[in-house]
Amino acid sequence: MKCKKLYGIMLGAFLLSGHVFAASKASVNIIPKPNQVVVGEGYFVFSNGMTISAPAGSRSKALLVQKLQAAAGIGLKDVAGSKASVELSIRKAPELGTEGYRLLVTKKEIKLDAATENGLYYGVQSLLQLLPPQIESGQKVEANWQVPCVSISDTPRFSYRGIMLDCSRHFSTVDEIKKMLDAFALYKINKFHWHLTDDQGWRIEIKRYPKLTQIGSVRVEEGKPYGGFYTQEQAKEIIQYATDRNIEVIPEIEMPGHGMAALAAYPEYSCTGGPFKQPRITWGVEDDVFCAGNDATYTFLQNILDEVCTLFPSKYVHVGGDECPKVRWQNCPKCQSVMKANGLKTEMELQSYFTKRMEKYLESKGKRLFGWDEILEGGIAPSATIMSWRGEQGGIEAANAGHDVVMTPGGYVYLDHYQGDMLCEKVKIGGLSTLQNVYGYDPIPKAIADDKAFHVLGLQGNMWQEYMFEPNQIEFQIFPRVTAIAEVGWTKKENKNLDSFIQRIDNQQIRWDYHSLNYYIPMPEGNMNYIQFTDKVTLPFTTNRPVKVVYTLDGSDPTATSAVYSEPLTVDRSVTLKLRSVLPQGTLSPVRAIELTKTVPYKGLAKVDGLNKGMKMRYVKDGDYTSVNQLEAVAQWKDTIVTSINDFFKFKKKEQSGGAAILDGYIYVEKDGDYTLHCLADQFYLNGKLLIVNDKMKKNAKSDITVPLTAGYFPIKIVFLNRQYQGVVSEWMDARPTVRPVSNTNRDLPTVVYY
Ligand code: TNX
Repeated sequence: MKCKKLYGIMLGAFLLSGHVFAASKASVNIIPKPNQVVVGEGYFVFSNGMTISAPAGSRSKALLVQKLQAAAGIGLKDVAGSKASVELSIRKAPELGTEGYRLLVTKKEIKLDAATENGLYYGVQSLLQLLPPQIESGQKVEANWQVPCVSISDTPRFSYRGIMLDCSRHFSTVDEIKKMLDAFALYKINKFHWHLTDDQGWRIEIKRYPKLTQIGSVRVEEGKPYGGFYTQEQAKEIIQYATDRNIEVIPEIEMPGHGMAALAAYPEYSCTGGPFKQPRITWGVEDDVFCAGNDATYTFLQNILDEVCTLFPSKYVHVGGDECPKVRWQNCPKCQSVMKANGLKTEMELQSYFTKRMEKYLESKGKRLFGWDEILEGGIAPSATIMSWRGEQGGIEAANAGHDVVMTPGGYVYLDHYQGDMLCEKVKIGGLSTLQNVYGYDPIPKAIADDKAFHVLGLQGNMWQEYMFEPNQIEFQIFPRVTAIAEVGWTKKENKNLDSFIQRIDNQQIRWDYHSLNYYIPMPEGNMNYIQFTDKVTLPFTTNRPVKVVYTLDGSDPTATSAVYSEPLTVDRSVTLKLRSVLPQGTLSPVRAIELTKTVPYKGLAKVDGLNKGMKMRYVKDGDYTSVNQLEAVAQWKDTIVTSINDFFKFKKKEQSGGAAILDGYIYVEKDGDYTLHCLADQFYLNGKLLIVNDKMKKNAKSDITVPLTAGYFPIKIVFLNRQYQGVVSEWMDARPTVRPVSNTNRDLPTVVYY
């Protein structure tokens, strides 16, 4: 009580001294925005030899001291008690909860109070964000090592503010994870959901079942082995590292679906008994799942959970539960007899039965079960906590039924989605979730009753890593969106403000440079990456938040001093236009290159007699063709007529690669003009000219091209290889050609083809 009073007196003196109404206030760039901030006048200036006091062994103090020493070369001396220039104290302060803090900065001293060490840690993170961004430097740099006078009292809106990393699909090293944890901690992220197993890789050492990592952690893709796993010692190292940063590590062991990596090692726990060649090398969902009718499967999984429960101190263990196809269970005598014996009417109910057994087991170990929202189907396990990913509905239902939920709806917080126009980023799974979109998310949908809202523990950004072919793409996807997740999770709804948030990002970006993070910078958006034009073309560009754009027309990569884009660019010759965004501190975005070619319009035929709807298709069903040249070796083609390229797949099993097709036909355009052509086949020809090439990845319209066409019919040819590349199969791509006026952005615009 006494302490609270002392703080009250301090704050009163701070307010009375006229700080509050000062004309020029320093800007406070803290993310997530603290819930109560009063900015005063003047600064506290750090200098060598100042004193610091803190509870014994405080890691918050250690962090502050280390940062000041490294970046500023300023050493703080330890003293005991309240005479210190910087005083960190743990006090009885129930109103601050387990994570809140109070920070008072005057010209003379800094006082930081919290009820817990975790609260102090967040106070120090806020204090570090009040310092110049150079404080994140690992080496001594010049800066004004001062903090604006401020009074902050801050507690989070939600107790769960998480990020999930999918280390199964693509592996991150221990150091890469630590680097990300360091950066998450800046933003008071407090949960790391570690997706450790999936169809494509088993990543955690289980001593009782060594084949899980010997076999389950390696897949051979395009002839090369890909893999990695964490030993239990390494997992401990990560857990400790996270704990030191107020981050709880929640492990996920996927079941009963997404288990192919484990089944490749132990096929006896599947319905069919296998054998399976290796972990799955295609993204997507595997039909072979753990057999839910075999007691030995339960024992196997429980033995695994046993080691997981011992290794991870977290109260929660995530057992997945998403996307579990039921076809094997439908045809499995064991599964069917368990259903019969337990009066389960559907396979959904069998999944529910499975989950409830796991829940009981985890309970016996003192743990609670987390699951994706599919575990609601067929009846939810009584004490389960739900992660709502297929939109918000699962979360709404679960909360209204009295279950705790964490909101992770795909449309808002999927970190594998694009952050802007897909033509300006490396290939992704798809989807769009801008920074602004993430920021606008409210984890408590209206459909959750007021008296049930407390069941929403918070939110989580999910970093699914199928398309993270290069490790630094993971950071690119997470930053800056993690800051929006952090602010949604921490800052009360009424204190959020998008404009202020966007402004505060500038300061954070400088910090990320010191952390060597590869973060997303808004790109110059607009236009295709391939453009053919007649006389001249005028190209407007935009960015999805205010940022300077520079460009060159001589083929060189733009630098910070290249020409600045200020109005639409007009080009009248064949060139490569290269554009880049530049942040205020000079950091440059990746380069966007646009190939501009001057040409005469492609002439349409006024009339072609006897046309029917569809295309002529020459095809081979089998043969492994990875490049178009290999088709020269095809001895015998078959001929047929199809309505769509997708008809090719009538000859194949689901997701089976092999074979190729060459299609001939016509498309029709009504009026002269500029048109965008789109086709996700390997090659697309118009009037005999090769206009689109999708070698490597056939995805996301990267090769769409704008061309001038005169009205009429155009012969087209499409070359299509049914191949797999980096986990992506051709079958998933809708390879139908489309032609659309340049102003129309709908690349799925139906286009009729004729033969
Ligand atoms: C669905 S979200 C999945 C993941 C994929 C993700 C890709 C969830 C519980 N399951 O297996 O990686 O989509 O966005």
